[in-house]
Amino acid sequence: MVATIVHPETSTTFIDRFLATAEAYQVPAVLAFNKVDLLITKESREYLDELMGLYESIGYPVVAMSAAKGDGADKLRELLSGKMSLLSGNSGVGKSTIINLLVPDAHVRVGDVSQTHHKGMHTTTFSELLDLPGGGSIIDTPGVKAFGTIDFEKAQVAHYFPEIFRISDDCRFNNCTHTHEPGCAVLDAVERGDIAATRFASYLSILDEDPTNKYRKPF
Ligand SMILES: Nc1nc2c(ncn2[C@@H]2O[C@H](COP(=O)(O)OP(=O)(O)OP(=O)(O)O)[C@@H](O)[C@H]2O)c(=O)[nH]1
Ligand SMILES: [Mg+2]
Ligand SMILES: [Zn+2]
Repeated sequence: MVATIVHPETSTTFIDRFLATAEAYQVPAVLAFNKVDLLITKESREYLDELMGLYESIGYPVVAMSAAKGDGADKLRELLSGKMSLLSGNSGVGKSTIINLLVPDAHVRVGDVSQTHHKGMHTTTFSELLDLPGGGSIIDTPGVKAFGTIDFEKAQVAHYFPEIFRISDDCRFNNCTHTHEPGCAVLDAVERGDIAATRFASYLSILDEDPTNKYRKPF
């Protein structure tokens, strides 16, 4: 998954829904934070470090990169080498720019990000599979606006958040939904800060989703 802190900003809800879906389908996920060259304030760099630390602590490989400058490309190449991978993320985060960096003769089209709304232009309109020079292949895909969590059983959602699932062993009730139950180890961990508030909010957002209305909310 390609995410950005700025221009455009990827929401943590979007990241978490994407990762939960990858867990549901047992697809190993890697998080690439692109456009780090645009992080000029101390606050934004600290936020990047915080997010990278969070997802790494959960168990996801993370890469900070600048596709524009080539930074982080070696680490990403290493992670994708010999495998078939798909790049996904919001429009304008730089998926196609990363493809052009990893596959020099790809020449896929790259689009602008609006300066006023910080939104991509949905430049890539179809998925394309390309061979990686070092072995393996990579698929460029169109930017995703929202992420519906179709087909999720409510009781299964916690299984798709590895750090929530690990702690849920200690809940008093084995059918605990981690929303209101006494003796809930997950709620205690959120309270202590051992589970990130943003991750827990994403978990709740999936639980709260109206199953007849899957693609409504723009996360
Ligand atoms: N500053 C900076 N700009 C970047 C970087 N990577 C990509 N961009 C720019 O971001 C804009 C969007 O890049 P694309 O590669 O087209 O983004 P995309 O994710 O493929 O977008 P869609 O195809 O619409 O989903 C372009 O203007 C790129 O030049 C980066 O690391 N730093
Ligand atoms: Mg693209
Ligand atoms: Zn619980």
